[in-house]
Amino acid sequence: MLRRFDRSLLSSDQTTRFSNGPGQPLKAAREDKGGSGGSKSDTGTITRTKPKTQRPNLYRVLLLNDDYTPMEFVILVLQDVFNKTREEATRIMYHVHEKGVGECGVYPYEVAETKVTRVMDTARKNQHPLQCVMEKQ
Ligand code: TYC
Repeated sequence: MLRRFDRSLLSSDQTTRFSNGPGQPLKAAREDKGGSGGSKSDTGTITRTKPKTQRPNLYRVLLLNDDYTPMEFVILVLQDVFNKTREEATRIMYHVHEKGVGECGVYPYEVAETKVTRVMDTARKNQHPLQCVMEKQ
């Protein structure tokens, strides 16, 4: 009863679909307003009792190969910015070196953006052409 609402009021967009957090009012269904069931004291809002978990959009952060950035610099960046072990950083660096591109991690938008900025800033300061990009997963 409490959780019944008109699904057609919600778009198929994920943000809208999950935008009602715990305790937030939802638009009442048409049938809740007036008619037989309701009374004059109906407010037109119902409250979700079961919390809906929100899933953030995820972004892959990718490192691109070039001919000039030293391997050791790339390994240090992977350890520092992406919290990789020396072994995992070395594996990713060689993967990028051989394949041209490789994944450093998958993060929510703002985390991914911050990591891309950190890589690009440290590469530029050290005058290396290293490129880092993000793409929606
Ligand atoms: N190809 C570079 C070299 O031979 C190493 C390198 C690896 C550069 C990964 C960028 O994302 C990169 N020195």
